[in-house]
Amino acid sequence: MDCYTKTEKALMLLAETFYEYAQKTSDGDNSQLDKEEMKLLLEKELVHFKGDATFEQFDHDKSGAVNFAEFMQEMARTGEKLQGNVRHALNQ
Ligand SMILES: [Ca+2]
Repeated sequence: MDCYTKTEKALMLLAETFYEYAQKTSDGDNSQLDKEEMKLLLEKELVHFKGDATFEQFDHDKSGAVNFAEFMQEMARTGEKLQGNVRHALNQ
């Protein structure tokens, strides 16, 4: 992965994390996160950023599973919340 920029690596890591957790349970669907997989991902990967995030918040279409697009929309929202802190840190 050394040829990729840090931004490209960040995007690839998000996708990698999503699919890693999408296959955690034996629900037969490795392309989406079920409720248990989403809970695990929040607890283990978004320890400091999860806030009061819920499965329902991620499952935009109320399908009972979180697909990659839904996951990335919430990651974008999380990034928006963090940007003030990041800009402050960069300016110090
Ligand atoms: Ca969904």
